[in-house]
Amino acid sequence: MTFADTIAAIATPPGIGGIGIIRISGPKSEDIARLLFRSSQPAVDLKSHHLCHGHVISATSDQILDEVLITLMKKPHSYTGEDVLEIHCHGSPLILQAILTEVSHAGARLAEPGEFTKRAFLNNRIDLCQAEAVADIITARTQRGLEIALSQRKGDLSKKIEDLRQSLIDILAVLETAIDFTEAEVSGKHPGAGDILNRIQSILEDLQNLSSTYDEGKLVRKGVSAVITGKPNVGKSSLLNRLLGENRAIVTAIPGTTRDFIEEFISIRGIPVKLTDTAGIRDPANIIEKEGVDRVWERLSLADVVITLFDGSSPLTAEDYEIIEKNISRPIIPVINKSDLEHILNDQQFHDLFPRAKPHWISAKTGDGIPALKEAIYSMMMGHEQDHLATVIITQIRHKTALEKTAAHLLQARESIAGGLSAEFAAFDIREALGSLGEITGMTSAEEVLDRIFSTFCIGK
Ligand SMILES: Nc1nc2c(ncn2[C@@H]2O[C@H](COP(=O)(O)OP(=O)(O)O)[C@@H](O)[C@H]2O)c(=O)[nH]1
Ligand SMILES: [Mg+2]
Repeated sequence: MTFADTIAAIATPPGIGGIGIIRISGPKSEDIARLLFRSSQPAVDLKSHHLCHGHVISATSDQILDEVLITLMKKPHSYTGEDVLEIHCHGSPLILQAILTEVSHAGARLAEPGEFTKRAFLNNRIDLCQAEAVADIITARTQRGLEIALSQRKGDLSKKIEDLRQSLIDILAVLETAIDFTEAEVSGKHPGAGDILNRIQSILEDLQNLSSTYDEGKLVRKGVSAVITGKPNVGKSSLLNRLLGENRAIVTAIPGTTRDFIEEFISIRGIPVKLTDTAGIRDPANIIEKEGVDRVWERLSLADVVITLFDGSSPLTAEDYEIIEKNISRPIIPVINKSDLEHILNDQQFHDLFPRAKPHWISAKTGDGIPALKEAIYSMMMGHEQDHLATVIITQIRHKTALEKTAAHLLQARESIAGGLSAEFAAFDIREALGSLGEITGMTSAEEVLDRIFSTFCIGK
């Protein structure tokens, strides 16, 4: 696809930095370079994929805007597949803006969010799930998230989808040349139908396996929210600090110390977990505290995991019971803190209160029981224990839906074959399955799907 217009954007984050980059893509890129750039070696012409030193000048006043390095990347060997120009200037918002304005006057228009990557996709430089991976690389919050995004960008998921597509095309080829399956074939006396049913079964299993990786993919991309609750002084802030490995929240022996929320991210087995430390739940002593407690209930209702903390060194109180009662339908992990002190509470009491969850004994003070608590948070998020992690992972609900649609068409095809219908019926379903599978890599995607995907990108990417 050739675009007539040239787009431009500041590609580096807003604010001050050592270097700022303006990115330009489209047919006017080279003209813009020639108009605005004065090389420090005038005899040397602009060479593609070379870094050139010089100055950017204003086309109207001839005034120097900044000392820069520029690179012209002639198509098709560029990110977008078009002529691309990058101007590396000093990372001053004023300079970046001034250069961008000159670039606009020279005929480029401002790029929309994700438009460079969208062009890369439309020019077949990358497929759709690779494009999505670009956004995930930028926003990854854990090492695991980054690994998955990089693997998807490299094309590991695309390759898996392509292998599945090839298997479907092979089946289609057989079906399209087949005369109707007779009963003898269906019962396995002739190789045709039985063989195809086996192949469909094996693809269905692959689809199911890939689909099940979404549990992890989603968590790694979106993260989860774990809210720590409990009455005052049970050690909520101490637990947050312990999980974080730093003294983030103020800890004192005075009940009611924490009023606002304290939020921090930690990584548990590669999943970004947003921890929230909250004000202790008790009958509010004043209006400020009441507001704090009201907000805690709101947060708790949105939490993926509720870490409910108790003080193991003193008996349960009415406040503890109220917290249990109000959270019982939530995804609770009961945790008994201060295991380093005398154990006043015991597991049996908790067995009656939380029949399904065994309490975790920890000491926020000494760190005892913290690794096991992290594992418990992980298991609760994943819904089950996971020993080994898959290498190819789907990360978007869009991928999962496409896989499910593909499987549904295959089941339909299987039914037609098993029911002895003409091979054309199964061939139709396999073609539909191919269409659904192709949505993942963008072979078959509607314009509005593309718009939705790319609009979530940042400008300049
Ligand atoms: N012995 C002991 N004291 C703790 C432990 N965790 C917290 N504390 C103490 O309990 C008091 C209240 O802790 P804090 O984290 O502020 O509780 P919060 O009100 O629930 O946030 C402080 O004096 C802490 O030092 C623990 O595991 N063992
Ligand atoms: Mg606190």
